[in-house]
Amino acid sequence: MRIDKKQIDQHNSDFQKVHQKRFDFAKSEIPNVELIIQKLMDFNVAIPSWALGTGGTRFARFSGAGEPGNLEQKMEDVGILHALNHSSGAISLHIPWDIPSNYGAIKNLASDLNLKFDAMNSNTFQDQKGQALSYKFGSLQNTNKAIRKQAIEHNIEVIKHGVELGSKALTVWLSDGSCFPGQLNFRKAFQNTLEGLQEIYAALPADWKVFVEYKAFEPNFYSMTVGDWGQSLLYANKLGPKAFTLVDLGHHLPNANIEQIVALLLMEKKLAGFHFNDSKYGDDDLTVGSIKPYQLFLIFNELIEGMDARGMNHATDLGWMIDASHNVKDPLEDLLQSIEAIMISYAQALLVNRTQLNIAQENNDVVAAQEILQSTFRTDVRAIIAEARLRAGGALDPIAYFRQNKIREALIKERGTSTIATGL
Ligand SMILES: [Mn+2]
Repeated sequence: MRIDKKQIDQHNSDFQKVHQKRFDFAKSEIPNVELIIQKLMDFNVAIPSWALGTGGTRFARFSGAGEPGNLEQKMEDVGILHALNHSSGAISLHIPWDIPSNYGAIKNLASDLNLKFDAMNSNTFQDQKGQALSYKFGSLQNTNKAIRKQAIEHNIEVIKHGVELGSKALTVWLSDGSCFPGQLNFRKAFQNTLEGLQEIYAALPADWKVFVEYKAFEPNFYSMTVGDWGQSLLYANKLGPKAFTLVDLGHHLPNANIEQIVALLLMEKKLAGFHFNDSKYGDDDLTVGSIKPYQLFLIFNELIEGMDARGMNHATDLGWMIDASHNVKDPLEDLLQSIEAIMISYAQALLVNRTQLNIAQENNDVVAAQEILQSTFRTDVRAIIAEARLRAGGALDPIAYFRQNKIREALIKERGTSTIATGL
């Protein structure tokens, strides 16, 4: 299904009066509003193909209805999000869940929906039907050379699919590690993994990047072979200039200072980009900004500081993606909330008075530094984000639109109640 532009215009005219009042107030409070609106309009966050269906835990999965059952429908769902907020103009595919049967048709659909193909994701964390060798004891780290070779070849196949679609990056997340002390020789596991990544790196086209994603825990209990940003950075540095470290907010141990990690990776020119979510203790779990919006703001504060220091383009020089699962919410509503949280943090980070913050830092004025950050964080920028959305052609209130126009009901009518997205 597609969003009707006339219906968006109707929605916007219904909300216009209230919005105008809020926007006029925000404009009077906030300097450089026009500049911020332009940056917000340029900023897009990719949606992963696996976030469009209801996820689950290791205990159970409670399906939603009207979920996408194939790649085309997943793309249509991202098209709905993008039509509503004009900030979700890319989809990130996962192989083998999203192997296109016809590249040309998929590319046409993407251009129809105004979507780009973000980083491609490989999968060596589970065995596929008919797969010759098992990843039970890891993929690139495996003690068995034939298993390592199978994992390398899979990643090279993922690159080939991505080349056909016009993607420019491969994200490698490895579940490799060990469940018990003594199970693994850490040094050999690292070396095997590095050699595998080197072969994958060698298969990258000239204008491609590889993102090495780390995770501190799960599914392995005792050790993870790419367990933190230090290990990922070791791989990325050894691989070369096309390799970068990917930060997934949910992949840290509790209390990790993610904003500091971001600042240093950016300084070293090794930050690939982000997988956004919010995390209580597990992985890929919660809506962005749902528990720790201040942390998200602090991360964006470091991102803007570090990107501006290097003259980088906020919209295009890093990879921005959501990586969350939705156990009890409608995935599309959840993704609209996540995008909104990201835009709020981005806008607030743009508002930080860096000259004053620098002076406070140089003078060791801890109180002033905190006041600058917190008063910015407490500024309500929602009307500015709505204005950017309005000017781009989106809906003033995407979730209200989604509910009032009964988008999920229409999807259920079209797809039925028991479709399950591939990979879930
Ligand atoms: Mn991730």
